Amino acid sequence: MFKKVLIANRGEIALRILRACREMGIKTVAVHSKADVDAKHVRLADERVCIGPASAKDSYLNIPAILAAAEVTGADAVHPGYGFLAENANFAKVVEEHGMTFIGPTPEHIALMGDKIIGKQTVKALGIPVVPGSEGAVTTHKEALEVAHAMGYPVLIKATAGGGGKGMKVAYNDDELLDALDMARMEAKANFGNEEVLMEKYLRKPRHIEIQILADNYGNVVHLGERDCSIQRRHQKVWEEALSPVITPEQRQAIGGQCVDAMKKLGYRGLGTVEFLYEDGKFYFIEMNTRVQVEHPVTELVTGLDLVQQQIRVASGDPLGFTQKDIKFRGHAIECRINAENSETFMPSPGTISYYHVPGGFGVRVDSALYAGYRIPPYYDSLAAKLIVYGKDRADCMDRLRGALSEFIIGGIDTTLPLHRKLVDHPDMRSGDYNIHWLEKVFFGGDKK
Ligand code: MV4
Repeated sequence: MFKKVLIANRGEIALRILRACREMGIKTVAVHSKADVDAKHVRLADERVCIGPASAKDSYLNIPAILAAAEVTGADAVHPGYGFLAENANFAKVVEEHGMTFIGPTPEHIALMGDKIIGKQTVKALGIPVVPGSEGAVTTHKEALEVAHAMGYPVLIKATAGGGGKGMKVAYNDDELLDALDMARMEAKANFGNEEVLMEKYLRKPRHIEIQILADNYGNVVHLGERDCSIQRRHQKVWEEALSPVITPEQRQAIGGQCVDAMKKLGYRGLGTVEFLYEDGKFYFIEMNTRVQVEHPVTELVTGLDLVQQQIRVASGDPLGFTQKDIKFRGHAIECRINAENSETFMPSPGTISYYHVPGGFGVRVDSALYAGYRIPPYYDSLAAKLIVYGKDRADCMDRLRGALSEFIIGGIDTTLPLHRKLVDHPDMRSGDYNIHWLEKVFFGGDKK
């Protein structure tokens, strides 16, 4: 097992990793920018190294500075968290070249799944269902028309270098297709420096369902059920739950088994999340994430597993020590992402926390690095706290979530707490009858479902 882990991240996930290490008797090194000198995980870490000025490119993305901090403190492993360098294959490679363990998959698997086209082709060959569409990139009008006629309209054109919904265009007929193709390629060139686009059948009202995978170095792979992350605004998840209110045990076993088999064949190691769109009872692969995710706590609460500790264990060479039949799902968990943003305008609201009162009681968890007097810097993402609530079933969970939200007070800045307080009482949220467009089209947009 590692003696000292350098946490190459900040905010709530840095604190989450620190807590996992502390319980395992592993020393921690916090690296921080000048703007994060007062961050909670920096205060709690065994050692701390300032790696640069506020901007992420000069600090949390500064590979030489992070490696120097690891060398000077004698860390034997690096945990990248999520975001920043978590899915940077080169970072994983240079960490390993410096004789330390990168807590995550191999650089090859990070690179493989980081490439949209190759990732999709790989998982398709491994038996995972994918969205019907073009084999690879589409360049000419002729090709585009052939692909569209083969699968029928509507079709979606996606920039391969895009992500988070950027560079996507829907076409409902031939004329729209040709205009959309030209526009998409031009915009992709301008925005991503890469004009490559692919085509897929457009799914009109899918849900976003993701399967959590955990694998060790010895070919043992399990799935830990799914998370329903359909409540999103501008491709940012707002609300996540496990398990999904619409997936049956039989479906879970089927899709989970397909993901496990694929990851076994791939020789995958560590945590991984296989993302799907789900519509009319069918799953369609969209991408795979090779990092721990923001929403990992909902899976932890329904399985009883500490996923960050499992990640550290398998990275240090431990076998899983359990098999799929040992994985039991109990109860229901919901996570609300509370952002330091105005809940009407969504304008970021950095600033000093004047007072901070978190909810508690049975089944209430708050993952946050906030404290009274802490100043949220304006340089990074706006995630302020994750409120994660557990219940014996979904209704119990929703009731407990409602109470926890009413108790939560964050003074001195705007937050999206008011949004969550409205969501938890909305009939569609209570029923679980929503899809990826619901928040923007129905809740905000006033459309009928
Ligand atoms: C799609 C789709 C519908 N059909 N692909 C958006 C970002 C990237 N993760 C994939 N995305 C989508 N791909 C096909 N063939 C709809 C979306 C999409 C979406 C997906 C998941 C969660 C929220 C979304 C919001 C808008 C569009």
